[in-house]
Amino acid sequence: MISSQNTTAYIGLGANLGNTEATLHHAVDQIRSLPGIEQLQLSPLYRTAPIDSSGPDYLNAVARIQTSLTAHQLLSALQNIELAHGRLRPYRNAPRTLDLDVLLFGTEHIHDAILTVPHPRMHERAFVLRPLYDLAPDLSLEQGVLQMLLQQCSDQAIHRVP
Ligand code: A4P
Ligand code: MG
Repeated sequence: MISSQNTTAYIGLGANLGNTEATLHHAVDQIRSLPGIEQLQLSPLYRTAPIDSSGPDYLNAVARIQTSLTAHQLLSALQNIELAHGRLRPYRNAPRTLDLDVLLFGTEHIHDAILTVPHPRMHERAFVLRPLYDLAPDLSLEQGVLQMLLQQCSDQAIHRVP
């Protein structure tokens, strides 16, 4: 079922294998062309050190969308895009060609076998908080305002791609 009302949602994008910049730009084009996505704004891209993960540095960004999809429909569409980029899942937090996470979906709280929203680890990760701050500096998470949360992870290496 596709609802007629639009929801503002935030998607986290990450990649640390292959041509990460080309992958992220291609993924953004694919998200933009999904049925039920009305608008998309992309944050700057950031080069980030892996957190709880291995392999090369990541390229990360956040996209804000307006969508008529449900959160579960959005996740399923994002997983299809991950698969189209050759995403394998050998183990949790393995290096990946493309990771697309639903960070926030309006004001919805979801916790089921498939989806947890807000994303349970986003508040402690500069690679999410910094690009999110670029898009929505006044946004607050349950854990606090973005600026304060960012200060708490100031030890995480993150550099804006020029
Ligand atoms: N799932 C539940 N909630 C969500 C959600 N809000 N968004 C389920 C997306 N998926 C969600 O995800 C495993 C399952 O989580 C999915 O089948 C879905 O039903 P996955 O993408 O297959 O596996 P993953 O990426 O290894 O797990 P996850 O939970 O996305 O990992 P994290 O915690 O997001 O960490 N360091 C840097 N610098 N940059 C990164 O981008 N990413 C990770 C991934 C670790 N370290 C990183 C980065
Ligand atoms: Mg993921």
